[in-house]
Amino acid sequence: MNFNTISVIGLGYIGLPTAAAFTLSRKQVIGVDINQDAVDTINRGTINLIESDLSKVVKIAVQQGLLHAVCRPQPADAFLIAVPTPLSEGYQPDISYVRTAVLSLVPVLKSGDLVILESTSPVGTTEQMAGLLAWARPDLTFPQQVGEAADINMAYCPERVLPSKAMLELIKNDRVIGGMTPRCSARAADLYRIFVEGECIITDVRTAEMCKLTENSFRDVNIAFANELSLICDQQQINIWELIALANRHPRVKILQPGPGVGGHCIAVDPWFIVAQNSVHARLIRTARQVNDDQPSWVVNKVKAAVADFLTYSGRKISTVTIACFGLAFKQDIDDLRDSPAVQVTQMISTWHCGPILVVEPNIRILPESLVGQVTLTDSDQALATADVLVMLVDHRQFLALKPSSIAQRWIIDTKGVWR
Ligand code: SAJ
Repeated sequence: MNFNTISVIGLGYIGLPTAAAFTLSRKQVIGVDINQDAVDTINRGTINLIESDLSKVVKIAVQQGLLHAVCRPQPADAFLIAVPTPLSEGYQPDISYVRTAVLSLVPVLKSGDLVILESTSPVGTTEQMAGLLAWARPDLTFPQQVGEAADINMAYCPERVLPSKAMLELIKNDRVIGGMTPRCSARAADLYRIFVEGECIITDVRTAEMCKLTENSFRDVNIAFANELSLICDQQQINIWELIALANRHPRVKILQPGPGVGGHCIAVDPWFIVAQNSVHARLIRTARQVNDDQPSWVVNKVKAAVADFLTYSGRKISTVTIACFGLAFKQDIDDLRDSPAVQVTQMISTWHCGPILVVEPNIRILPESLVGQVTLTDSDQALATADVLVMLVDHRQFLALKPSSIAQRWIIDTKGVWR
């Protein structure tokens, strides 16, 4: 059966690029989001995210009538759910947005429809959602009841795109497809092949759910290794950047880069989903999370030590010492400040430092609320001209381009090796 109309539920960092990608193949797409502002913005042909290529594709799709956003689901042949799954108290996954999205489909679901969950989810969530739909729509049959003969096909297909490169990675990356039955998988693969140029690899639903969690946990554990190494090297007075570059010359060693901590809404969150379901066995994964979560405090202690050293050297009062923090985003070359260790470090500095604090973040124009009144947003030139202590937190390309000759300061905490 053809997919004439495709609906994407949740028009955020993943849902909107996915909706846009289908329109490139001239599919009719209904985007659904509970946020009326997001819906209005998209229907004007504009977007609120910094994503290369996305704004152009959305503009054209809306102009050509291929993409339309609404607040409540309408009938479609396939529904893709891409809503957030944050952490709740005690590092437990919160799947309430997924549940709400699934229940919103109840009035419009019809025999022959395909329902795909893309949100990062604990193992078993897709089957749970199939149970919920079966309960709400006893007139339809589901894979857990009748297998291949089901009226509704369901699958889990995780997204894997890198924020800031969403469109490109959506199209080029391989895709893992976990159907509740082989027929569900085959239909889901048919749907993704509309725009995916990578391979669509078929597995079962639970393996697909675990695959997403594994990918991000793998990265978290490897970043934790680099972060732990940075503490060890600092104590041993060894240059961490040189050390990693040398070790990586070994053909089977590929150490990642340390930093001020791990931010964003994926790598710092998803490993907890594994820990929540496997508290006894997930020892390494849990420890890696703790190592990465402790990194901002370690950075702040290094800043405190640098300021103390500067005070001894200069004989000045602490209230006259200017600290400049470079970068607030959760990683390089994006404007996303959510769950950013750089913001955390800057906030922590502002709680004890009584002198001026400057912040340079070329990707934003206004400070986040938590820093308003605490710090001053400025540019690199101003910060380099006036600060006594420099704290490099994000390796934005603008910072990498700074000339070494423009940096006169001796007291530098460089968490990203920009001034290595
Ligand atoms: N980081 C380091 N050192 C490194 C690499 C990253 O400290 O060597 C930090 C970054 O600065 C950032 C955090 O880790 O604070 C996360 O950045 P990231 O680039 O590793 O990942 P995300 O969160 O932007 O995207 C990840 C990707 N997952 C993997 O690479 C396994 C992406 O493919 C996923 O689609 C995305 O999570 C997601 O949505 O789950």
